Amino acid sequence: MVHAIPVKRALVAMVALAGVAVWQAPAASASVPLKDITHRYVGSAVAASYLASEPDYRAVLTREFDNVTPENEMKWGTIEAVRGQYDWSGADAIVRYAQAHHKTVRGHTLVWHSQLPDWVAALPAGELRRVLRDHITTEVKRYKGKIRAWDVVNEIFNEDGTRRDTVFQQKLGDGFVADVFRWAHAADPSATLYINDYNIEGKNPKSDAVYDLVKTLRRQGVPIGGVGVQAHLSIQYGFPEGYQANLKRLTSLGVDVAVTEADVRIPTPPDAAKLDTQASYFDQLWDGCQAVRKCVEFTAWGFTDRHSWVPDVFPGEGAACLFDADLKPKPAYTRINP
Ligand code: 9MR
Repeated sequence: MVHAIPVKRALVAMVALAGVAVWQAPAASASVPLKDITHRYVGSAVAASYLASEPDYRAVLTREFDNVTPENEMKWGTIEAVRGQYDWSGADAIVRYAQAHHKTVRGHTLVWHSQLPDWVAALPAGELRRVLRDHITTEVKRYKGKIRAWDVVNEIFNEDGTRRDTVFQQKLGDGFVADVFRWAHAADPSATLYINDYNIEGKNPKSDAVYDLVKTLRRQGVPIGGVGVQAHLSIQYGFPEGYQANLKRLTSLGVDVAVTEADVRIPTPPDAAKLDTQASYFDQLWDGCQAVRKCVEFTAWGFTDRHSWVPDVFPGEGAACLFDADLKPKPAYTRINP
C-alpha cells in the first residue's frame, strides 16, 4: 500500500486555512477504516435490499467506505421498466442512506445498452432522442445536488476501439454522446460527469479510443469531467500493463479518473496462493490510483463475497471482493490497509 492522508475534507480545509498541510499519518492498523487512509473517495457498489435487511453488511459498509454506487437501482431497467411507471424506491433508499451517513454517491448509470427496457430499444430515432433526453433530465434532476459523480455513458466501445453497436449508436449516431453529457449537465451542473468502461485499465485500443473521444469532447466544450476505469480483473489474465501511466495520460486531458468497479475474481476454490495474487492485484489497483493526483476515487464492485455478480456470470470463478462472505477482511484488504 501507499500511505496517504486520512480525513479528506478536513485536510482540504486545513490546507485552505493554513496554506500548508500540518499532518501526521496515523499508525497503520486495520482498526483505521479504509476510507480514512487516503484522501480519495473509497466506495463500494451497494444493493438497497441488503442495506435494509443485513445489519452486518450495513455496518461494514458504513465503517469502511465513504462513497456508494447503486449496483442496479439507478439503471433504466429498474427506474422505468414499463413506460411511464417509475420505481425510485431502491435509488431513493441508497441516496437517503448516503445523506444520513455522510457518504457521497456515484450515480450509475444513465445511458447503457444493457438492462435497457425493451420499450426503449424499440423506439424510432426521433422519439428515442426525446425519451433519452427526458430520462436523463428526470433522473439527474431528482437527485440534483446529491450525486457527486454520474456514470453518464457506460461501455460504449468494443475491444478494438470501435463504437459498440447499440440502439443509441445505431439510431442516433456518434453525436449522442455529446448530447447526453450536455443534458446531464443542464440537469445538475454540480455533478462530475463520467464516461465509464471495462478493460481500459491499461493502454490498449479500447483505452486509446476513450482517450481520443474525451480529448475531442473537451475540445468541443462538452461537459465531461471524468473517466471511470471499472477494473473488473481476474488473476488468470495478468495485471493490466501500463495501468498507472494510462490513468495519468487520461488525467492529462484535464479530467479526473476514478476506479469505479474494482474486483479481482479467482478460480474457485480460493487458496492461500490465489488470495495472495488477488491481494497483489488489488494493491496495484489501489497504489496506481494513489499515485495519480487526479485519481479521485477507488470504488469496489461490492465489498463482500457474500454478494457478488461474479459467480453468476463466470461459472468457476468468484471470491472477488475485499471481504469474505462472513465479512472478514481478506488478504487483499489487509495488503491495502495493514
Ligand atoms: O453487478 C451488476 C449485476 O447485479 C447486474 O445483474 C448486471 C446487469 O447487467 O450488472 C452488473 O453490474 C455491471 C455494471 O452495471 C456495469 N459494469 C459491469 C458490471 C458487472 O457486470
